[in-house]
Amino acid sequence: MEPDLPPGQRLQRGWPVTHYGPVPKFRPERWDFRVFGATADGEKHSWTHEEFSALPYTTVVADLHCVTKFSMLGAEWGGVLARDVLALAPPAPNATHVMVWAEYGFSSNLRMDDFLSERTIFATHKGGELLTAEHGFPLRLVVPHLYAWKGPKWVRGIEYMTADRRGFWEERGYHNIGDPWREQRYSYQEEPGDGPEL
Ligand SMILES: Nc1nc2c(c(=O)[nH]1)N[C@H]1C(S)=C(S)[C@@H](COP(=O)(O)O)O[C@H]1N2
Ligand SMILES: [Mo]
Repeated sequence: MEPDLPPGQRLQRGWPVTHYGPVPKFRPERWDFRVFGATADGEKHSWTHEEFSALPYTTVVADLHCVTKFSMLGAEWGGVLARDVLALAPPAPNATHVMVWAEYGFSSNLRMDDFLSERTIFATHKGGELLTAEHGFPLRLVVPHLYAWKGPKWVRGIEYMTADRRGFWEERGYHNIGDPWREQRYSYQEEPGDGPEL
């Protein structure tokens, strides 16, 4: 068994492309990043692509674990830390969860602590180069400590929530939390308190 791999995962050579639906076309003039829902000031916030690109740049080295059992190790992601986004557009004190929204209505829900992990990053780059369209250009979320579906490609915004709600895959049979080290793959494995009723 590979020492770095969570239980049940195997190492994948290369970097496959995995997602549901078509790859969206990027139109810079129409693109924005929105922060809405339970914000501290009750207002919606948004950044144009130019504004978002000017936010502080950080890199994080992270593995990617797909719930279909393959893992890619050691990619260097560059972009804006989720906690830096949150500091610029903070949530209300009673916000407990974040819904991450992507093109075509794809979404994934995270607990605030997972979102605020020091390694959760809105990536614009991989391996020092701009993301390719297939891997999420211009922006994708990477949550290194959770299964990869928790990191939407083609992200367009976040919604602060005062109660948990299921995202796209979490409504369709996948675990609400998705910790690969605990093999939280499917919603039938959830224990009381892991997520909202299905
Ligand atoms: N918008 C969107 N993002 C998504 C998905 C998707 O279907 N739609 N699939 C997720 C899943 S299941 C995985 S394994 C990773 C794959 O990322 P990669 O194609 O860069 O390897 O993207 C995640 N992000
Ligand atoms: Mo996946």
